[in-house]
Amino acid sequence: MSVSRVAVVTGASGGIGAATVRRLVKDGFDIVGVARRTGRLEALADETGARVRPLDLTDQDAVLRFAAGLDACDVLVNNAGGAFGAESVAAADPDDWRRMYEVNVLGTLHVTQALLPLLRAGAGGTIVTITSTAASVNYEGGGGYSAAKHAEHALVETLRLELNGEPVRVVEVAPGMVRTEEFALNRLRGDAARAAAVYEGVDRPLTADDVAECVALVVGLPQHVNVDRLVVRPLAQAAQHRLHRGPLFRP
Ligand code: 8X3
Repeated sequence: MSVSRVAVVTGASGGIGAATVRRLVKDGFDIVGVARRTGRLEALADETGARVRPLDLTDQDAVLRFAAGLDACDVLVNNAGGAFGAESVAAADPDDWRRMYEVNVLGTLHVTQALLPLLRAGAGGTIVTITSTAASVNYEGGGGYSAAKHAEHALVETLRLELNGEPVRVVEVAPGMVRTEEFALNRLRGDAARAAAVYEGVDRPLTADDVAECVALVVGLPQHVNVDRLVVRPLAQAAQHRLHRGPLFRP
């Protein structure tokens, strides 16, 4: 009898996290989805059959308790994160920067540390961290987010070096423009018109499902194949500052 491999997905209540849960369920994983919002998690559990747990990743003790309740973890998808505020460095609120560091960097650190013993204990573990193209490129109004994502990238690169010699893959997926229901809205403090304008005229920004497909791809490769960093953008976005707005694909 084959036993399902266990995958923990953070930030599972929406966007890329929820899409990753749906996608990895199709590949036969026994999923544990975690996030703070219980209502959304329960709906995802009903829809997919995934196990779900409410969890605030910035609370290290809660993360350790969560990990202590797991018997196995073969794959960890560090997806939880986000951008809060789009002000210039001159005008930014330090509390926004603190929050971005807490959620994107320390949250990832907490859950990675807590689950490493299980990831090391199995036949071969995989840690996939969803960063951003902002982990390597800077842009106006993105200072705090970019700083946090650069730090998350540093965590990933360091961890890969430190785990060399062990059968645990350390993968980074760095998406560019992804249109989800919440990312731009959170960054722009709920201003729906400004959030919609981010994607205006862009023919097919990436979707959460596109990124989930990338996660399934890197996880599904043989265990000796480690994709260090997968940068994925919509075709319309040749670079951070090179975004085509207008029709792209023929009908
Ligand atoms: C989101 C991509 O371009 O808004 O991580 O930084 S971007």
